[in-house]
Amino acid sequence: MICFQKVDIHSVGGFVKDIILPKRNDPEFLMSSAFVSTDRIRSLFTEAMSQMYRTEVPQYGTLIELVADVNREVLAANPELRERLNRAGELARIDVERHGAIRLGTAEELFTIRRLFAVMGMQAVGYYDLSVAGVPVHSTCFRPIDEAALSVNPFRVFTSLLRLELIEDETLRAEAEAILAKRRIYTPRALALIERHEQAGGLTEAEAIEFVGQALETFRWHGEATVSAETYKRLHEAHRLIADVVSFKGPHINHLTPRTLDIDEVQRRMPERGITPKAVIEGPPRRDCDILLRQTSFKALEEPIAFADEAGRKQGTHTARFGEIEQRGVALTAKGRARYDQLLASVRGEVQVGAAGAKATDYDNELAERFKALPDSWDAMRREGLAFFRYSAAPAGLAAAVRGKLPSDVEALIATGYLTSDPIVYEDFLPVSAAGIFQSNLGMDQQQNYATRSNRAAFEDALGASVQDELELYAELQSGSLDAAMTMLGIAGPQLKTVA
Ligand code: OOG
Ligand code: NI
Repeated sequence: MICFQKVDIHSVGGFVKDIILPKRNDPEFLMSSAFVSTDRIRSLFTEAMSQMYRTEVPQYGTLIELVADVNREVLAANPELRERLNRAGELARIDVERHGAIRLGTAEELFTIRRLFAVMGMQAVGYYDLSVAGVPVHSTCFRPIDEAALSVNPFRVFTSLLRLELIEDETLRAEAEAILAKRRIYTPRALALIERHEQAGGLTEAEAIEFVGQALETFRWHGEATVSAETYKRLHEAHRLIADVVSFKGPHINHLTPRTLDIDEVQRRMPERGITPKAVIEGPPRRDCDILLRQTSFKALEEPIAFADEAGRKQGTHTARFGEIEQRGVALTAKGRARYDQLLASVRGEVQVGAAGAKATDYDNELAERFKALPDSWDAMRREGLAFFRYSAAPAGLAAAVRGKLPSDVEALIATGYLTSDPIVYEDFLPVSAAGIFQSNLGMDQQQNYATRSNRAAFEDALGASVQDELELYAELQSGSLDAAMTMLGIAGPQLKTVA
């Protein structure tokens, strides 16, 4: 650790130092004044969060082991899948976390979190209104946008802002506001490094390591509530989520989510390892061609906490933290998404899963049955404009282009094998699924539906920026890839615009 005496990063937390530096403790690198990429900072952050969360929530470590076992088995049984993942550079980081979630209390906290995530190359994409599901928050996803960054590390954070205006009791609302106004969730050094990043345009390796250590302070668990037992009880009665956001020093990370290659199998095996899964897997059913996002979680743990008036004695308990897994498929176009939303709504209208998981099997069966209406082949989904694809010029096409002019029609080019298409992965979240994850972990597993009270303008005001439209991002990726492929094949023209 000689490098530490040479560079001025004494305020790096010992914890971060221990987990990150053994992997990259080259003194020259640490002393370099060159900026590191935002991708690098995001990767350091993901790793540090993963280590911290495993220490904080041991059951999460058990879930990670189960996911790794199942992934290993799936890969052993599917050499073709293994090869595809290997080609895409995915194999080495298959078990690395894909997302986490936090819940913020004030507009200022959201404003600053946007700046904090920007240091790691993450921007706000999408607006999710969870009030429809009886959860008083609205949310966005902070994630990398461009393809290169996503392929280095797609880690994203589902970030919710509490909507105190939805609390009916005015006295309680004022009290919650006053409690939140007093807390400071960012360390002064984190704020200074965010400013340094904004002004200088980046951070050096040493600064990046320090930044990650400081950022971790915001997301760590605090077993000491900032409120009395009596206040906690009243907040909890108003809504469990309000107690979770208002009663603590900061927005503890409430879950992390690795990627699984077989979500049904992990769900099935959770009880064998002493983990209780939520009743149903959220999202679309199992298919040959995966669409959007499937997720499931284990029930949040009941953890001991100490109230402010009890001098550090662990008197109460709080339920907030859990573990989740995800499996991603192709991003759907507006047309495909409308079909998905309508099919899902029809299933949920038909079968309501009860609090203790009653009717879960009926729900799964109905889901599988109704989704048969949606084509389950890449080709059909592409031709019908239901999903987004990345196009590329095939070697055969490039060879043919040298010999003569090619047809300009996309379908003809695909049929001749001159043009190929690959599904574009869905990088975002699903509001109905997110609501299901929230409800399960707030101990309200019963599915509920409320009237929408979305307020995107207020959210963007607090954020200090507008959220990006996820569909536009996928459409740009698709049309950009098609333009590039057509150019390589020596074809140009307005026919490109006709693809959904
Ligand atoms: C977030 C729940 C939503 C997901 O994966 O849809 C979520 C929360 O409980 O704070 O993480
Ligand atoms: Ni999640």
